[in-house]
Amino acid sequence: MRVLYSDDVLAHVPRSEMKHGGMIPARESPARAELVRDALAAQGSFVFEEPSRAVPSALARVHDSDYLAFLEGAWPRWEAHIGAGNGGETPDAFPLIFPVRTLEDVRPSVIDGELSYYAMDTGTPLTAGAWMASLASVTSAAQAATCVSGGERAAFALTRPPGHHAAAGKFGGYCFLNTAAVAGQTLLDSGARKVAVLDIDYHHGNGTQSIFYERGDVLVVNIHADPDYEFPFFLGRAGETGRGAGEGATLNLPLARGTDWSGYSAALGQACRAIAKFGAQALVVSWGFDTFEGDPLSTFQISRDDFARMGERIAGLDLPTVIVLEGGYATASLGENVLAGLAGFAAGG
Ligand code: OKP
Ligand code: ZN
Repeated sequence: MRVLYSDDVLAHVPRSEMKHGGMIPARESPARAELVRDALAAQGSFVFEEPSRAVPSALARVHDSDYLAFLEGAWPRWEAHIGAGNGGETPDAFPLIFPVRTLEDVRPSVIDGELSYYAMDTGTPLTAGAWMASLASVTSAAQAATCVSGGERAAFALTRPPGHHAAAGKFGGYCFLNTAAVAGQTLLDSGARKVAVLDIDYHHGNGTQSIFYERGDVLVVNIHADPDYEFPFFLGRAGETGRGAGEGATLNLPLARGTDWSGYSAALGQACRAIAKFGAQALVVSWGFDTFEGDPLSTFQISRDDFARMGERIAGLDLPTVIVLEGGYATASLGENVLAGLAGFAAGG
């Protein structure tokens, strides 16, 4: 299997994130990508390819132009705003206020205001390398899609930060650019009439869902921790089924706390049946490994062997498949978990 990977994904180095009112080391770290890269490279059956630096054309079809311009220029503006007198080190950028429903929907032009306009949460540090790493990730995702459109059975985009929480014009949940959506749009632009996205990260992929919510050419299926108890809280319920031309092209399968393979496997079966029925020509898998029993963010009880079973089941759909890496924060186990999942897929056909 081909692996699209660039060292540019290591450029995003968030320092810390908030937990219970204090700061802890950021969980979404460059080490995640390095460990996955090293585990796959040691195995020998993966063909690494560095994506070209050309910005994928699908990016502007997935994200708003004002949002892309903001993200590209945010760091230098933040640095200038913080200015000298901070001991040389510019701290990561965070929003100050959210434009909630009691406020006006205006777009400020100062950096603090814009961070607040475009952020979804306080958990996503914007760093000096956030744009570079995110751009490398969507480029890898698009190029994985191009490989698959060109006839390869599957390709893996080794991306970080993750992408599935990023909406057309919002960042959050560690995500800035939506890698799965860019992969899906690239598949459509390369000739697929219909594409399915299967999101198996522990968290609901609110960004991917919202990007395709009114479209009938992309089925978005999510298996995730119920937003009644888990982030992102405000999207991912079973009653959300799409709108307009997209009615019926969104499927949410929220699961209870502590779900193990028996519960997960039933949901995966339902997801696969929906995907088969939809009649897509290609599949994008948003694969988060934070469903793992040892993951610090998860309540699910999914084992390494279960990841192999998941891969096998997904391969059974027999669709050209782009796999993009989403979450997974049990750093010491992440490389081996990804390897197990991809090996399971390869064994499944
Ligand atoms: C990103 B992905 C913990 C806050 C949790 C949101 C989780 C983002 C997960 N301090 N923040 O879906 O793996
Ligand atoms: Zn997640």
